[in-house]
Amino acid sequence: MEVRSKALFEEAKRYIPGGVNSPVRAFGAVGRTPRFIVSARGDRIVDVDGNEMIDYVCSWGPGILGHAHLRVIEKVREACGRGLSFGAPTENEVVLARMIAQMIPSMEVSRLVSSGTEAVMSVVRAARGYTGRDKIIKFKGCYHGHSDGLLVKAGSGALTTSVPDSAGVPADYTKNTLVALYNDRESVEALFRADPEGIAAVVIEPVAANMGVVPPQPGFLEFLREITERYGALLIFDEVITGFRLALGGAQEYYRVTPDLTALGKIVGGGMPIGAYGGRREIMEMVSPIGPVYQAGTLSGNPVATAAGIETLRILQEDPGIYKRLEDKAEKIACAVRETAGDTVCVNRAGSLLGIFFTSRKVTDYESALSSDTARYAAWFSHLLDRGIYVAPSQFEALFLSDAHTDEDIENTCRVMRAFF
Ligand code: HOZ
Repeated sequence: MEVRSKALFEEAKRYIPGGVNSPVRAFGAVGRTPRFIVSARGDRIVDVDGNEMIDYVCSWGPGILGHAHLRVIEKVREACGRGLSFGAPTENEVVLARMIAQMIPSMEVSRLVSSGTEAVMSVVRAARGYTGRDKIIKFKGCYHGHSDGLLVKAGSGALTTSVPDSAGVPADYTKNTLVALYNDRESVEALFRADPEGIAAVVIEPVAANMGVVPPQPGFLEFLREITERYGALLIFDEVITGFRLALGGAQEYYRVTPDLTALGKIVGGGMPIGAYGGRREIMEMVSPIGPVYQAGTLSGNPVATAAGIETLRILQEDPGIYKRLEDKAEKIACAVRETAGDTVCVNRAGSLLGIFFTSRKVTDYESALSSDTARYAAWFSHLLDRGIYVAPSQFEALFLSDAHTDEDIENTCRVMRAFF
């Protein structure tokens, strides 16, 4: 039943572009009405019509502990009682930056911002400031938020709507953004050969998770580490999705490749609006107020967001066994789909990130991701939604697991997924 969601969506369209505040939420790629959510707890999410669904979106990643974890909520309550925003330093910012440095040692020094978009935009600026070079390399199908210079051949909503490049971005803003192919060394080599001293940084999602989930092929991240060093460029990992999710130390710990700079997003605030970027001291000391790279924000290091982030990271630190549990659950779902669908689908898994592509091709990059039958994805999505299972409303996003997903709910999910094929 979607009566109230339908009514709200119609009303929303009068006041909000497309009725939503972020495009994929409009459910346009799956031809359904978006569910308007009223609450969530554990692995369940509830909409305005009272539909309770097992949630595999998990707020696009940060819900790693499940929704409304009691310890996190208590810390948020306490923080709210002390005031919502000060625009001045707080002890929580120090605590969180220290925790980040302990868990992700390459982030020796970090700056808190308000979103993943802001983190990547700022980290690229720091890289340019440090190297004195203008160009960056990104990968086709990798999404780094919606800042002008990075919205080139992007994934996520920009892919879903078949508009990989956005209107409103002057060509001059993107002329220094070079595009290579994910998992393709030669495309990177060629760009460096063409301009050996002009490239400031290579920026990559170490696991691409905005064109569906596409893991790096063995040796690819190591290759990027080596080639950036060879040409005096920096390596930036956009760990907005993989940070604290693949491992406590993110993808850089999971794949044992250390970047110069890292961007983090929502998960570092346990789901509150936050982002962070950081790296070696000498690079980060280029950032204002000690360096010439300007970046600022009233909501940066917000006291409520940092309270949620600290408690979330603390729980992860106390219980590192969570990562094995998450992988086991994701593998169970992956197996159920593979066993039933055979080679009509390609299931990619990296830790607790799952990408289920409706194609018989092996998905290793943007082109192969696009070979997926999006109409079949939409039919699968509807089959699941109508049976109380909420997955990403687009082929080109990831499915996320949380520690709150119960064995029973995983079993139910597998049963419903098997029944589709
Ligand atoms: N396209 C975003 C995730 N990759 C979705 C953001 C949202 O709608 O919340």
